[in-house]
Amino acid sequence: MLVAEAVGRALVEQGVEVVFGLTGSGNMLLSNALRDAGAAYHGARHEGGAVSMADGYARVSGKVGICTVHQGPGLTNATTGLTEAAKSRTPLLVLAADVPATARRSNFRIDQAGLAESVGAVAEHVHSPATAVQDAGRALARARSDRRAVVLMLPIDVQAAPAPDGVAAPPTGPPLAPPRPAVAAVEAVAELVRTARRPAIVAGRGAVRAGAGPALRRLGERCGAILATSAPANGLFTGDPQAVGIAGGFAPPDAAELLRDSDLVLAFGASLNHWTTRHGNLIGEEACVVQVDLDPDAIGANHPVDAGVIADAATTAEALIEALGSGDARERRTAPKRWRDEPFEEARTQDRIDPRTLSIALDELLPDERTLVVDSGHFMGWPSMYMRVPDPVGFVFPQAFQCVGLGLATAIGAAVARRDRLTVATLGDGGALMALPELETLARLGLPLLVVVYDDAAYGAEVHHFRLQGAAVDLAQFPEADLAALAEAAGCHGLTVRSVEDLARLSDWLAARDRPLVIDAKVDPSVCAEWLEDAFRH
Ligand SMILES: Cc1ncc(C[n+]2csc(CCOP(=O)(O)OP(=O)(O)O)c2C)c(N)n1
Ligand SMILES: [Mg+2]
Repeated sequence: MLVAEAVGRALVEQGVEVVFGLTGSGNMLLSNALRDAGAAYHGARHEGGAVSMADGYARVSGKVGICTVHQGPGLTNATTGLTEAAKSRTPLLVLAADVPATARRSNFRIDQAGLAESVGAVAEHVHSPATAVQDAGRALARARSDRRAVVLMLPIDVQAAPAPDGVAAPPTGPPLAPPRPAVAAVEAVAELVRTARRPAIVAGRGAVRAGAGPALRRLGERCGAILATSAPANGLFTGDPQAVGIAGGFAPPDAAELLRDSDLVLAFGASLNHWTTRHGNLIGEEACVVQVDLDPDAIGANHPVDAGVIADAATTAEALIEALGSGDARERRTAPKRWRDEPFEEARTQDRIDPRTLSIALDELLPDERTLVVDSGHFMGWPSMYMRVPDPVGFVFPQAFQCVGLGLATAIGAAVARRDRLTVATLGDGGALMALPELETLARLGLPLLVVVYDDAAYGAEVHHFRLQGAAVDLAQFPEADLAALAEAAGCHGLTVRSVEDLARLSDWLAARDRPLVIDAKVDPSVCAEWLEDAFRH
């Protein structure tokens, strides 16, 4: 057996079930070995797609996302999606072939480790035939336990060497209990909670990862707090009467007012960045702010805090409930109106649909059991604000790098992870056209995925931004593109939507779900989202 085969087999033995990749001479045998050992291999058409598929899979399944690429350009093609995964702390393992250490003049040679580390990923190496299986096991464990994007370099000469017998993968360590907060810290925060009159809980990704949803709901009930999330944690409080939705630019007006009026803000695993606080405007000047985070560097990094707690969000919420004791549940503030209950002046043109009307209609038509994936661009507020999600894994928001074009591939990975739910990829026309190669992947894999393109024939975010400044914007505007026809050519169903009536065919598709459906929704380009206007002001 060769090292490539031994590594593939060992990774499957350590729990790898699903792999995304693009084969080249450097990772062909490894890909075969992973597949032959029992992993499901999904081939992408661009490495950028492969890595984002692995990212989406990891976000929804909670498992490590695995991606394999060819050396040199295979890895550079994957770098943008890798950066998003690294910034989002997605547990991800990229199995990257590499040139032999001695191949100084190889065309494929670049500093792969330097590249990986420069975008926030961890570089690991298969050092020798004797250590290869252990090296791979260590890289997988690092991705899993540290929640990091890890790139494992596999030099092709080492991969092609005979694997020595009897090298076992490193043993996985015992499960570790999450860090508990210090007793004094809990007592100090409990005292703040006791005296607060209008508390608010803001939960972020750290709270989702800690599984803190149930404890935070109970804490909210105990102290009368409203429950908000950062955008990536959307869905954590779905169905709770005190949930006010996403804090930040996507917050409905009433919810923003409730947040601004809060005298105590308890942030759990949320960095309180400028998106979540609307540049600080959602936190009242007199409000007391408490931040709970595993990472000491996160405390006060974006917004001044009065108290910091270094601990896991769930254990801290539990400890606070205990410290507060029984007592009467505090009176709660009234739940605010949702976006869809806010009246708006509909843009009515003959051949264009208002993006809000579209989002509301989709929300009604689609099953509640859904995974909503949102690409980047001006459009991204509409699905986030108007469409419900069942829970936090039902919302995938790959915006840590603010990169356009990752949505489609991320959604493919999400759909592989949760076939029981309808995955809905919402994209702009710019992001859709950046991801075109993966339309073929979508059709080939036969995933029952719905793609909705908010098509304004423009890089709308740029148009709205620069038009406000009086700059020319024609470079960001395009002639109409027939995305439904492109989708059909790739093997998907295509549907052009210009009015709510045009969505009738979506109901037929929902009943059949035979092939993926791509909706090219021709949206009115004149509607500008308030959150975007607000973002431009800063
Ligand atoms: C890879 C990348 N290139 C460029 C940008 C700058 N940018 C931000 S939003 C945007 C427009 C995206 O257009 P589209 O996907 O159609 O969404 P829209 O803003 O029109 O709703 C661009 C080009 C970016 N964020 N990422
Ligand atoms: Mg657009």
